[in-house]
Amino acid sequence: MKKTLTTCPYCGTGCALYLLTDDNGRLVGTEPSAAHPVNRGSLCAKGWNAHAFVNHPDRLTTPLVRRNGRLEPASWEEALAAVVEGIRKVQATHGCDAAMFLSSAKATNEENYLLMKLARAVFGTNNVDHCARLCHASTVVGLAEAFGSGAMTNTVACIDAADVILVTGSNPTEQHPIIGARILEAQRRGARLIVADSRRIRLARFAEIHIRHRNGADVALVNAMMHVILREGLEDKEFLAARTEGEGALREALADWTPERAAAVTGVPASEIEAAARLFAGAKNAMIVYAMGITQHTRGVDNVRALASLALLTGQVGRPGAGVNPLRGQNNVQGACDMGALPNVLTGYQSVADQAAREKFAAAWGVELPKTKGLTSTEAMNAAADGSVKAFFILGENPVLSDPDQAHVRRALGNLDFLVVQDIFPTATTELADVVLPAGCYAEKEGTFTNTERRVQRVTKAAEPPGEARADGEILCALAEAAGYKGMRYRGAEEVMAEIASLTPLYGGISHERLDYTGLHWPCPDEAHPGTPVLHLGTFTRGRARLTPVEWRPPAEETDEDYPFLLTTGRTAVHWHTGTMTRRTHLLDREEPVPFVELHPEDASRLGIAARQDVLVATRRGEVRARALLTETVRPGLLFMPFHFAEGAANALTVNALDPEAKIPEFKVCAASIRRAP
Ligand SMILES: Nc1nc2c(c(=O)[nH]1)N[C@H]1C(S)=C(S)[C@@H](COP(=O)(O)OP(=O)(O)OC[C@H]3O[C@@H](n4cnc5c(=O)[nH]c(N)nc54)[C@H](O)[C@@H]3O)O[C@H]1N2
Ligand SMILES: Nc1nc2c(c(=O)[nH]1)N[C@H]1C(S)=C(S)[C@@H](COP(=O)(O)OP(=O)(O)OC[C@H]3O[C@@H](n4cnc5c(=O)[nH]c(N)nc54)[C@H](O)[C@@H]3O)O[C@H]1N2
Ligand code: SF4
Ligand SMILES: [Mo]
Repeated sequence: MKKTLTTCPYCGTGCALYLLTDDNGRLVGTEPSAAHPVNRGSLCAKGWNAHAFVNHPDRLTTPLVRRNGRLEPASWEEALAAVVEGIRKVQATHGCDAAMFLSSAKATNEENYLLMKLARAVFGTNNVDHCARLCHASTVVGLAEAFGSGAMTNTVACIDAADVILVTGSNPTEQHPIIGARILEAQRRGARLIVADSRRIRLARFAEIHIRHRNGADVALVNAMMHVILREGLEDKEFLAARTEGEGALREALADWTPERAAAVTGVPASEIEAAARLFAGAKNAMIVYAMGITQHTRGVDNVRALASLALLTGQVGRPGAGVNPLRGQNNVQGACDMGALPNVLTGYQSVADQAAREKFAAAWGVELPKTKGLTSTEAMNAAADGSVKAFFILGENPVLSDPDQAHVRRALGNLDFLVVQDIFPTATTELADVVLPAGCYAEKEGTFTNTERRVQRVTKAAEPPGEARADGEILCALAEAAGYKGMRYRGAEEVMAEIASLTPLYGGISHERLDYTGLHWPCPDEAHPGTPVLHLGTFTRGRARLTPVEWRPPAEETDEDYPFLLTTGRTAVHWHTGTMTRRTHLLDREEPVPFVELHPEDASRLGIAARQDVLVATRRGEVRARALLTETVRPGLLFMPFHFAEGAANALTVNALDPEAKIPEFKVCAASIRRAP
C-alpha cells in the first residue's frame, strides 16, 4: 500500500494523516502520523474515516448546466462559458457589485487566493466572503481590536503548560477531539478546569467549576468575573500599566457589575461566579479556549471583547501556557481569512481601503482594483432577497443548510438571475444552481491548509479526481482564461504560494518547500524566519492592547408564551455541518442516522414526550420534525439541535439576526416550542 502524508480535511485542529492507496490508486484507509506535534499518533473518528467519502458514487463527475429547467451534463468549455456569460450579463446591467463570490474554508490557501483574485481582478468586485462569517467573524473583529491580530494567540501545545483552563462556548472533545483530549490530559496532570456552557458537555464532568449560565448571557458573566477580580485586587497591575490602554474606562464600567447583578441575568449563583473569578485570577498560567457559544450571537463581538479583557486584566496574554484561544472550525478557515477571502481585506489582512496595498496588488495583477469594501455573505443573502445582488458564485459551501432561516435563504437564492455552485457532491444548494462545477477534494490536489494555531501545512495529492472533476484551483484559473484574463496561469499550487508570499508579509517566508513535515506558524515574514508559535510576546501586534468595556444586551429573540423554549444549535462528534461528507461515510452515519433534538427529561414528561419519539420543533420561521433525545445534557427549558440533517434542518428554525459589527448570525439563541408529532 502507498502512503501519502497530508492534512485532515475536517476540523481546524489540523492533524497530519497518511492516506493509504491500493495498487489501483484507490483510497482504502488512513493512518495518523506518529511524529506530528499536533496529533502525536492519534486521530478522531472523522480522521480515521477521512478517505471514505472520496470514492462515494454520489461524487460530481461532470459539469452540469440547466437546460429547460433541468441540470444536464455539459462539456467544461460550455460550462465555463456559461459561468462567464451569466456573471458578465448581470454585471453589465446592474454593476460589478451585483455579483457575490463565496469562497470555501474546505479549499486550500492557494484556491482561496485564486477565488478572491478572480472576484477582484477578473470580475471587479470586493464582494467575496466565506463561512468564517458564520463562525469566527466576531473573533476577527474583537481580537484584532484588542490585540491587533484576530487569530489564536497560542498553540495547541501550550495547553500542556496551562494550570487553569477556562473553556467557554466550546465543546472540544466532540468538535476538536484531539485538542479536547489534550485538555483532558492536562487536567489529569493537575490543571484545573472551568467550563462555562449551559450544556453539560463531556469536559464539564472533569471541571472543578461548571457554570451553566443562560445562553446569550456571557457578557454579564465575564463582566462580573472581572468585577470580582478588581474588587479583590487580583488584577495584574504591572501588566496593565506596561502593556494595555483603557483601564480607567473598564474599571468604571465594571463597577456596577456585581456578581449579584450578573446572577439575575445568567441564572448562576453569585458565589459560583466569585469562585470562577478567583480560580482564574489565581493561576500562574491561565488559558481561555472558546468557540461558537461565544461568537454566534448578535453581541458576538462584545462577548469576544469581554474575554480579551479578562485575559488582559490578569496578564494572561503574550506567554506560553496562556492566551485567548478561539478554536477555528473548518480545516482551512484560518487560511481562507488569511488569503483575503473577505470583503474588506486582501491577503494578510491588508485593507482594500489602503491605497498602497491596493497599488501593490494592482501592479502584480495588472488591473485596477475596487476600492470600497464588499458585502459580507450574510448581507449579500439579504441583498439577494431584496433584489440588489443578482448572481452568486459559490465555491464549497452549502448555504441552504448552513445559513440562518432557510425559508429566507431559499427565497434569496431563488430570486437570483444566476447561481453557480462548485462542489464535490450534489447538495441542497447545487439543486438550485444554473451551473454546477465538479471539484476535486482534498485528497486529489496539492496545496496548503492553515490550522487553528496558524500552522501552515501541506496537502498532498493521493488520488485522481473522479470522472471529469478538476481541482478547484484549476477550475478557477480556467474561468479566468475564459473571461479573457491572462494573469492566472500557474504551473501548480507551489507557484501560487510564491505569489501569495510575495504580496503578504505574514506569509512572506512560506513556500511549499519549507513546510516540510510539521509546517510553519505565521507570522513568518521571510525565508530565514522560523515562524511564530506564540503571538504578542513582549509587545502586542498593535503596540498596547486595548481594553474595551462592554454592556450586556439580551439576544434578538426571547422566549414567550407561544415559544417558551430556548433553542440553541450546534454540532455532534460524528457529523460535519451539512452532512455532505459524513452522511456518506457509513461508519459515521450509522452512529447518528436521523435528526434529533436534545430535551430535558422533566420537560419531556410534562409534555408527554417519550424517549426517541418524533417531535415537532417550531419557531417563528418554521417547523421541523426530529427525534427526541431525552438527556440532562441540556437544562430544563433548553433545546439543542445539530444542523447536520437536510430532512430535519435546524436552520429552518434559526433567526436571521446579525451582530452589527461582525454580521454574524445568532445561531446560538432563538425561541422555540416543542410537541409530540402526530
Ligand atoms: N464533529 C464536528 N466537528 C466540528 C464541526 C462539525 O460540524 N462536526 N464543525 C467545525 C466548525 S466549522 C466549528 S466553527 C467548530 C465549532 O465548535 P464548537 O463551538 O465547540 O461547537 P458548537 O456545538 O457549535 O458549540 C459549542 C458549545 O457552545 C455552547 N453554547 C451555546 N450557546 C452558548 C452561549 O450563549 N454561551 C456559551 N458560553 N456557550 C454556549 C453549546 O452548548 C455547545 O456546547 O467545530 C468544528 N468541528
Ligand atoms: N444552525 C447553525 N448553523 C450553522 C452553525 C451553527 O452552529 N448552527 N455554524 C456555522 C459555521 S461555524 C460554519 S463554519 C458553517 C459551515 O457552513 P458550510 O461551509 O456551508 O458547510 P459545509 O457542510 O462544511 O459545506 C462545505 C461544502 O463544501 C463541499 N466541499 C468539501 N470539500 C470540497 C473541496 O475540496 N472543493 C469544493 N469545491 N467543495 C468541497 C462540501 O461537499 C460541502 O457542500 O455553518 C454555519 N451554520
Ligand atoms: S481532530 Fe480534527 S483534524 Fe484531527 S482527525 Fe479529528 S477532525 Fe481531523
Ligand atoms: Mo465554523
